[in-house]
Amino acid sequence: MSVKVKGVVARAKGAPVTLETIVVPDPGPGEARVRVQACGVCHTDLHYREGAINDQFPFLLGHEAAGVVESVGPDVQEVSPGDYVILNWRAVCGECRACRRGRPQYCFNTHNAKQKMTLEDGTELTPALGIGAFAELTLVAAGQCTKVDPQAPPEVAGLLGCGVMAGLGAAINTGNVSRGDSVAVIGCGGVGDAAIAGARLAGARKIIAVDIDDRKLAKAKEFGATDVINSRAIDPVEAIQALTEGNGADVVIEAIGRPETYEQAFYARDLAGTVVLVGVPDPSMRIDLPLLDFFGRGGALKSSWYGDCLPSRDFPMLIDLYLQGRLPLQDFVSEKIGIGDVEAAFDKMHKGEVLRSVVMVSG
Ligand code: PAD
Ligand code: ZN
Repeated sequence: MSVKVKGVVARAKGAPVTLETIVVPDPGPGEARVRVQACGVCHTDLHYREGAINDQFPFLLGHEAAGVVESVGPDVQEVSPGDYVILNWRAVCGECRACRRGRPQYCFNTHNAKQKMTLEDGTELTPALGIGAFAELTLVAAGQCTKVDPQAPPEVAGLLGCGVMAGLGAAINTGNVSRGDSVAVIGCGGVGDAAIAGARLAGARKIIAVDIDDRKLAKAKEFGATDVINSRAIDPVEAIQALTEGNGADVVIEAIGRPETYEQAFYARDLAGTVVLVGVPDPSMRIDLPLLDFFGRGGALKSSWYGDCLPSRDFPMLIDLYLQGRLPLQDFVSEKIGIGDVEAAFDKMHKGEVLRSVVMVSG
């Protein structure tokens, strides 16, 4: 039987989100229904609300979540009711050309639930990143559920479902930060701070944090930044070069998604260095740089979707590191809020007051 629960919906471009009754179908073949316990508020949810991702309104927001599998459809092998899981937006297909070449982290055909969740009048909802977890129950593909150690509380575990994984992976997987590297991170929200934490975990010797907000820079230090630059006050490219013997950083991670900060990242890296774009630009944005500079500086310009993570490989491992005290996931949680407080959380995110507001949905 389908179930009616409350969910946070963005009905129209730029309009405040509303708490609506949504209808969640029984899981069909290959699907799982999950009782969401906690779901972080990510900047990508705000991008959806602002119509910057696509215009398939209404959206069911929320995608950084942990919870417990409530029921599964026929033929589901991956998980069973009662399993404690983090939801992921990379349920790999195993069959596409990336998967067949042994690169499932780039899977080009990831799975989502086939059935649609709807509003009470039958209007189909588009779940953010195929998840939609600002809701008491959500319907996903079974492969979107990754089992992890239940000792990690849901407000912490859920963060690996998107932004924190994106940042950690931008450093560790995409940027391939290695022991002894110098790293600069531009934009120190939840994603940028996770990149800083990832760079520390990987053994970077210098980690330079850049932001326009001193509160964010203070927090970045807690996650492992060795130096901080307020780019409102000083030129970040010159400052990063000055901190790296005039050379630039081996890896520069852009965690905002803007042309001007991408350009800073581009020029702040050392020759043969790597730029990783993990911030999400909007469709109107363009960059215009001399092609000779692309050529002449060598190295790699990469973008990082979800930190090039493989949930089944990375989530349980990172939860283990958290439980050993080596990855301070708890420090990303600025506040725990109710399901009716998402709009207020967007406002706080906008004002730079929080790293992550986490909606405690149930239990
Ligand atoms: P956030 O809004 O919490 O953090 C952004 C940070 O950038 C804030 O600390 C700002 O102060 C800072 N900032 C803004 N403008 C500037 C500037 N001009 N110069 C320096 N600093 C500035 O967002 P977030 O950390 O949740 O997300 C960051 C981006 O990452 C955002 O675009 C989001 O959509 C994206 C993201 N990408 C993935 C992925 O897979 N690629 C996953 C999750 C989120
Ligand atoms: Zn996200």
